[in-house]
This record gives sequence, C-alpha cells and structure tokens, in this order.
Amino acid sequence: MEHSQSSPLWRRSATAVACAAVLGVGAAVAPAVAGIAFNFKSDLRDFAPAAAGPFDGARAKLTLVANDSTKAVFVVHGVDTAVAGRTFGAHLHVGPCVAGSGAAALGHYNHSTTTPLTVNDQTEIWLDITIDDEGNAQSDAAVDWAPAPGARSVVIHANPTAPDGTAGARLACLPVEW
Ligand SMILES: [Cu+2]
Repeated sequence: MEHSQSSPLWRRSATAVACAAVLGVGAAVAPAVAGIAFNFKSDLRDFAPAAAGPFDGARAKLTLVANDSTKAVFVVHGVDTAVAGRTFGAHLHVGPCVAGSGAAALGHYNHSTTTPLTVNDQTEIWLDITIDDEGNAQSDAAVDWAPAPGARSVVIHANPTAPDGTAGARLACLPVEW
C-alpha cells in the first residue's frame, strides 16, 4: 500500500463508516495530501420507482480515497430485511445516477486498456454487499489506480457479481461526483 501519507485521513473516514450513528460526516473531505478523499452520502435512487424493491427508502455512503491507488468503502442502511443474507452486486459505473434510468449509469468504470477490456475486481471497483439481519451492509475494494473525476454512480444489481462482471438487473444507485 502506498497510502502512508493519507492513512490518518483514511482511518478517520473508516471510523465514521463503521458507526451508523455518524453516517453524516458531510460532503467532500478536504484532501490532506495530493489526491482525493470523499464521502458521498445520500438516499439511493431507484431505477424502478413504480415497483416495490428491497432498496426502496435505503440510503448509502461511499468513502473514496484515491491517490495513485484507490480504497473504497460502501455502506448501505435501511434495506428491506426480507432480503437479509442475500448478496447484491455493486460496482462503480462510468455514468451518472439517474432515478428511473438504469441505462444512464452506462457500463462499469474499467481501468484496463486491453481489447476486449479485462474485467475483474482489480480493473474495476466491485463493491458487492450482503445484507445483514438489520438491513445494513458494508463492503470495500482496493485497486492500484484512481478513477478519473466525473459524474458517476455506484449501481446495485439484483445478483452477486459473476466472474465476468455481470450481476443482473440494475436496482438502484448512489450518485458519486467529484
Ligand atoms: Cu454494475
């Protein structure tokens, strides 16, 4: 890990993530060194607002610390406990998070330069979540590159992520923009 300079900041973020009561640390955390450290926190946006789903009314937070590498922590609260024990795929997508439009999120953010793209948990940011008995979940990812700024999203899917990166229908998203 080349996070030695930013690790104090990271630990502070991690502490906040671990405690649901302090979920509201705020918007952007000023970077202590070169690079970025953000907390994105909001209600999830529903891709099918007219239909009932397990993430209706749920909220989430992504903590993203990126220098030359990236550490991401994804926390979700308020999920329907009827799906406790189930795992849902979640990934950083290139496009924005738009309620009612799963397509707007575009594809996975992928760092590889191969043709076709190399798809795995080191070329993309995968954050699959398993819902606990209280309707909460947390996951994390670490990759040795940093995503470019933009209006992006963390998309939650209906199924766990398969080795080829697919995870079924798009259910909801968290907007992440920096
Ligand atoms: Cu995805």
